[in-house]
Amino acid sequence: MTLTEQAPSGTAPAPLRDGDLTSLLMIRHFEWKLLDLFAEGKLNGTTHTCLGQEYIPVSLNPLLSAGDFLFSNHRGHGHYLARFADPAGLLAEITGREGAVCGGVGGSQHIFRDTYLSTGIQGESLPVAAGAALHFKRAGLPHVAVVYIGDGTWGEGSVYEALNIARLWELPLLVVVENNGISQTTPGSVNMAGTIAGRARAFDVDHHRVTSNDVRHIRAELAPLIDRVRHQHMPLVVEFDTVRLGPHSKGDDTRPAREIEAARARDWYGALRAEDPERFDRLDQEQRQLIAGVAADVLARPLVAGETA
Ligand SMILES: Cc1ncc(C[n+]2csc(CCOP(=O)(O)OP(=O)(O)O)c2C)c(N)n1
Repeated sequence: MTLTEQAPSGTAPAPLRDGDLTSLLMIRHFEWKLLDLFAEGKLNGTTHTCLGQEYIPVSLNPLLSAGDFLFSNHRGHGHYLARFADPAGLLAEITGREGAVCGGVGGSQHIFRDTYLSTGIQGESLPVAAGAALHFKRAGLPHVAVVYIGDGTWGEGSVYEALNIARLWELPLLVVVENNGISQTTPGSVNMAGTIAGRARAFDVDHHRVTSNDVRHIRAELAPLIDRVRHQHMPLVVEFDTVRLGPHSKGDDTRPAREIEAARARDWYGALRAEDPERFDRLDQEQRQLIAGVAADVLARPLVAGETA
């Protein structure tokens, strides 16, 4: 079944809560800081920022419970920060310093904390998430297994194996697709036959497409759908039509300038600032300073054993 795409309602939304705006801005400044640190030669390895996509985990966060398992991917800083608001632990993990959320062995892409796991291997999480969902159902627990993937990850066979089993066994599995239209350097238009909706439909799995980037609209739209996954044990694919503002990882943005401009025009940042510039600038400045302080503090910490600067 394909669920009807719901347009955001025409009524003016209530102001975004300070906590939500703070969460969005924390993630934005964290990602900007990472790119700065790379440019300054202060970070090793690689990283994939979620610039432009921050609103997705911020929207979902209050719709999920602490017992819901969250399986993140290579572009997962926003997923982690929306859930834990822990920029120091994440930066320490990325830089291999004391206070790292999992001992500095996971880095940017491989985080484990409570019911949160991420992996840089595309598609790896889906079968594991289906297993977690099976456990929830068998144990009578009111939890959902949530897995984040990109549009390019629909090139992995494990996605289809998991969807098949999730539908057949009626598992509480929520697949969140961050469709930013590009996979590293390959546009979706040259690597995907058909649509994500069509692929979900092939397995009789519900699909819902979100075109808004407004946290308030998205929550209202998704709350009843996630409720259904949770209580009626029906898998669901939610596809966000989103934008990647930054490069795939660091300096590897091969898109023409006009495409990047078009992505920037869809950014939530300017739209939310326009609603209340005074409040926005205050919270923006707070988060800019908070992240600057976190970076100064974390980079001054000793490296965890086995790490080199
Ligand atoms: C199995 C596997 N193949 C290739 C890669 C290398 N790789 C990392 S991210 C990426 C592109 C992912 O695109 P998409 O799923 O659309 O997510 P996005 O990066 O756009 O968020 C690739 C090919 C990988 N991590 N895992």
